[in-house]
Amino acid sequence: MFLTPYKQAVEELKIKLRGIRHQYEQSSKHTPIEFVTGRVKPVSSILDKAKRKNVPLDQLEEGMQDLAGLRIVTQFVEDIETVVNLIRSRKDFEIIEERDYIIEKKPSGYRSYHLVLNYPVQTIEGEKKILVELQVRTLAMNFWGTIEHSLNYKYSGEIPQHIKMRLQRAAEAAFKLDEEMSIIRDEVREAQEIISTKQEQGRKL
Ligand code: 0O2
Repeated sequence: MFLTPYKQAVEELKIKLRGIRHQYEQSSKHTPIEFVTGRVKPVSSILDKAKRKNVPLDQLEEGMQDLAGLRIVTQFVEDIETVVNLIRSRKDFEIIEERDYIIEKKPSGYRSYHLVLNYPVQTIEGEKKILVELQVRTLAMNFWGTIEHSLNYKYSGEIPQHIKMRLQRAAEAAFKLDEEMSIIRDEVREAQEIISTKQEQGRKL
């Protein structure tokens, strides 16, 4: 099955990216990573997208950059830059493209930072480099994106106008929430550090 190396890449990258979170947890620093998820695109979605984007089925591996998808979710917008810089400094893959849908949101209202990685997977036939899409977004961006994605699925991409309008308003509210949280970021971070120090002390008792 041609998706096998993609499954392996997703599993490996989930462990590696969650490792960054664990390392921050061991330090007293605020962790820029709230959680990490990953998936291999389901075959039905691959076929739908191939049709939608006119990608020939024998060119899926080059023509579809998100067969393997990872997502890093952060608390604050500022954490996104920290995460992206960490990703840029790694030596275990190459970044071949970056798309900033935060500075320039999509017409739908979608915001997220996308990176396309060229990730080497070790297979029994030797090394195989595959494309992986990494999305970095805040909790608020993720909430909006997940809801909009479900509605798009429900309405096969043709969301009724009145719901689209509500989604635009919700996107503005999510943007405002990110802004408000950024303003009280230092307060929140201090509170989180106090909580994690207490938990650490509790573990030692
Ligand atoms: P799924 O089900 O998440 O796998 P495009 O040309 O914009 O259609 P492209 O060129 O594949 O898409 O690249 P892009 O836009 O950088 O990344 C595609 C993925 O980003 C999507 O995958 C979604 O996960 C997410 N995304 C992009 N735009 C939107 C949007 O408007 N709303 C939501 N909810 N997610 C979006 P898939 O294959 O569409 O779907």
